[in-house]
Amino acid sequence: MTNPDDAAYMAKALRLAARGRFSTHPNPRVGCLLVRNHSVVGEGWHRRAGGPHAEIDALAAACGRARGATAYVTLEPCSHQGRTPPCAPALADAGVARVVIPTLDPNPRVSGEGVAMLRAAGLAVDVGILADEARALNAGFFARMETGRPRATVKLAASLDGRTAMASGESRWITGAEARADVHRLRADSSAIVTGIGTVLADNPSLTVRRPDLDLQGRQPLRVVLDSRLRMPPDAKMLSLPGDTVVFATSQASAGADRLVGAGARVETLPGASGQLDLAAVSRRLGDMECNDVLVETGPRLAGAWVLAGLADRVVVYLAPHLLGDRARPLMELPGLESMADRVQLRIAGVRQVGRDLRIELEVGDE
Ligand code: AOF
Ligand code: ZN
Repeated sequence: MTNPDDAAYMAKALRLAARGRFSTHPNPRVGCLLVRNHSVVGEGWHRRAGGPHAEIDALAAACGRARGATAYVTLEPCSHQGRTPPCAPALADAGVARVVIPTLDPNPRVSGEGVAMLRAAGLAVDVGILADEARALNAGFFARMETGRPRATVKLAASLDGRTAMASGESRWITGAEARADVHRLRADSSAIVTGIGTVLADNPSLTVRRPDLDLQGRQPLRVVLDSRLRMPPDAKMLSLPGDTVVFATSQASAGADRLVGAGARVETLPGASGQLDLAAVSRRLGDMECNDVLVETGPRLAGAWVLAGLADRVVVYLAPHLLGDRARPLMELPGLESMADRVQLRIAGVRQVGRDLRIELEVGDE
């Protein structure tokens, strides 16, 4: 039986969960609120993998006052021994009387088991409150658990006429400082950032998060370079920066691989055809590497290929208020689009101005 305060308490638990937004990878963001007699006796959230889960953090804050309380947890409490002991028995042992959750944990090691454990221990369990909001907070984690692949966001910066660089390749700076700072937030949200060797050779990007106001708990998203023929130079800037870089190639042209490994990169071979990596294999491999959200930050060819392969879930485009003209480079190369029936359908999920630019967030697909 739900009660009228449940939604408000769950909303508060979701705000606690969001504090771990940039740091819980590969784990989900989870918050927990313990409430007894209409007063909050403990708050907790998961900060980083290997650290205490939200429930354990909240129980510690409650200092023994959890007996008879209701626990609002933004994900089904776990039943398994992972990096840390299971939460469902800990809630029962602390004397919690009722547990409210939005959804089951999509992790097959848990899904349904946590609820079963709680009920077997005599706790009341209500499932379903604010389920859409809870799924949205962990959209990448749900995608990985349900499909084996991360959620992918393609980020683009373009002029109002949809151009991303001059014909010469010159592209700095299309968007303003505020939009570029917003991109760091997208990076911080991600397990990995994917780019192509063309972008590395042209721009030598760092692909790091450089915003002290975002709490990543020391984490940097994994940098992933798609480089079928291993053209990555060992002195590429990203290889000297904090965080890991993996280079995916179609074959280990050995001298190149050794030089890159010597420079600190990891080199892996994945399937491909005619010198192009199979992007579905790339996406699956990133899922196996426990990536929940990946951000694709690259040039028009790879961005288009990612979309045409049906692997992009979202597009975030920053539109700058200037015109680069019809000789400048397009937003995406989408070979094979001949008729309106072939067009890629998107749905606008949000629009706002960021500094002097416009930020449009879109979901890929018809629904
Ligand atoms: C919870 N509360 O706060 C989180 C949960 O390796 P571990 O021990 O960190 O377990 C990771 C798994 O636990 C993760 O894949 C997900 O199924 C669940 N996350 N569960 O009860 C939490 N972060
Ligand atoms: Zn747990």
